[in-house]
Amino acid sequence: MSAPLIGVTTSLTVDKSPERAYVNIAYLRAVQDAGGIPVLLPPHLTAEVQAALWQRLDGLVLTGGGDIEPARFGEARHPKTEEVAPARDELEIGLTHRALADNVPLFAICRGIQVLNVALGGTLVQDIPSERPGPIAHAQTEPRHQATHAVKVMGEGTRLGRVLGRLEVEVNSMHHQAIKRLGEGLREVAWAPDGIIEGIEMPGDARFVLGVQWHPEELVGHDQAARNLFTAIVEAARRRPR
Ligand SMILES: [Mn+2]
Repeated sequence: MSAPLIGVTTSLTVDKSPERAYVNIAYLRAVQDAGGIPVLLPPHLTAEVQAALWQRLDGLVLTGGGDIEPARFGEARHPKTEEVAPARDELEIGLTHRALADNVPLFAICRGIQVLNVALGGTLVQDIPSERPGPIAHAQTEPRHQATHAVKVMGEGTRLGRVLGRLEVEVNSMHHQAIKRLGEGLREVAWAPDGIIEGIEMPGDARFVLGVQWHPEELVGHDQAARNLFTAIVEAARRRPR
């Protein structure tokens, strides 16, 4: 079979001209190096184009970016909530539901794990430093490829543990929000030492639905566990029955 097509969502400019849809190249490299063909999925496609494009995709990667509109999870906006792009929320929450309905493998990164959670009715901590202050700087100032905190992974029958190949990883951290209440059908499977949720999945082997709060696309150059995540989504996409 030919290489699977992996949809990769894009960021959007907020209050800037000209309007742009864009994505960090690290995601595209990581998908390609794992054997997939990345296909950018910007908002503002017509419903027809979006549906036609979706028919051809074998897998979906939800990428990092700005914050989700808090009204999406029934909360007022926190002063620190920033870079809200409602069109992007709309697209990504819609794509999440499509992926779940069509059993398309889904890998959610950083903002993506939050989108997955909110799409299934979960809520978010809107600002970790003010709502869950602790010793760990989840918005690191170190370079993006540098790991700055540990993550512990649940060992018992988790996809994340299987894919990573270990139950303790060192990760980078570029988020100021986190999962608060878990969405329906999701299971938390990884945590930072301060208890912040760093990994979620849908239990069972049937569907590949996996999210991490860190940025493995920035770690693939030196971290086998990060490469394993991209290999896993691409292979799941390749095997998907059509
Ligand atoms: Mn973190």
